[in-house]
Amino acid sequence: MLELYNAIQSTCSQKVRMTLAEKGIDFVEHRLKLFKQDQLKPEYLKLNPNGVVPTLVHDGKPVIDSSVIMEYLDEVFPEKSLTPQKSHQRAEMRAWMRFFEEVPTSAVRYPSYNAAFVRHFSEMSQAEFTDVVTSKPLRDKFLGEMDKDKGFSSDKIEQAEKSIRKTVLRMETKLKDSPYLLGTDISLADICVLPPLIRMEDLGYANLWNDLPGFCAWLERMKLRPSFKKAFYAGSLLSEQYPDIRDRQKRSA
Ligand SMILES: N[C@@H](CCC(=O)N[C@@H](CS)C(=O)NCC(=O)O)C(=O)O
Repeated sequence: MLELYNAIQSTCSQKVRMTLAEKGIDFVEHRLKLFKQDQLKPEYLKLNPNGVVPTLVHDGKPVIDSSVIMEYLDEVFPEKSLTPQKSHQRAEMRAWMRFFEEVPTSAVRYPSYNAAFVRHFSEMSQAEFTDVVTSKPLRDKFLGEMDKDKGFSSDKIEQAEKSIRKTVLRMETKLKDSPYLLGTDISLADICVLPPLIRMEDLGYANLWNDLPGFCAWLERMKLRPSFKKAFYAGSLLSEQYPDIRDRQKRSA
């Protein structure tokens, strides 16, 4: 029995949903509302002391951290493997994943907060906001750097854009001659980076890769996989909840 505690728009949750869909694994989904702070409720913190989504519960035991969950699922359910056979290629896949966690995954938080999430904090008093910040086991430092009315500085947004550009340029070196990052087959590495890039596209940043043909073909290929529709079901994109984001998309088109 598999249960996934996750949030519809969360990129980390989308990585796990797409892995489950690729592998054709059934699960029970629990949707948490992050701005209602469901992730900080005592019963959830018992499963995931970091107070973030996703958490997988398999036969009553929690597994936390989205990339760890992806690898766990691929190990426990080896049919339709998403990990290459050869050790060197497995290492290459994991190296991509660590790079994606460190560079694009952390970068997308800044434009996401500025375009969508900051509005949830602007009606709070500074004291209320400080309480929210200090209640976050993992993200207190990150959120504490944000101005509750204006969001993150333009410097942070520029750095985030540079990180995404660095990511797509590195991906292009592989994707110019191969359909997926590890060759002819999709792997956990492709799935790991897709949600942050879909987020950037949704926020109107496709200009960061429009000149990269291998990358653009990969993005379309990933979107055509049946697992994409299953993982990114209605409501998964920020622009669906915050329609003003579409103006930025139009400006950058
Ligand atoms: N390293 C963790 C990070 C998870 C994470 O940051 N989740 C975000 C959503 S994508 C979250 O739950 N944020 C809630 C909050 O900031 O309070 C993972 O990959 O699972």
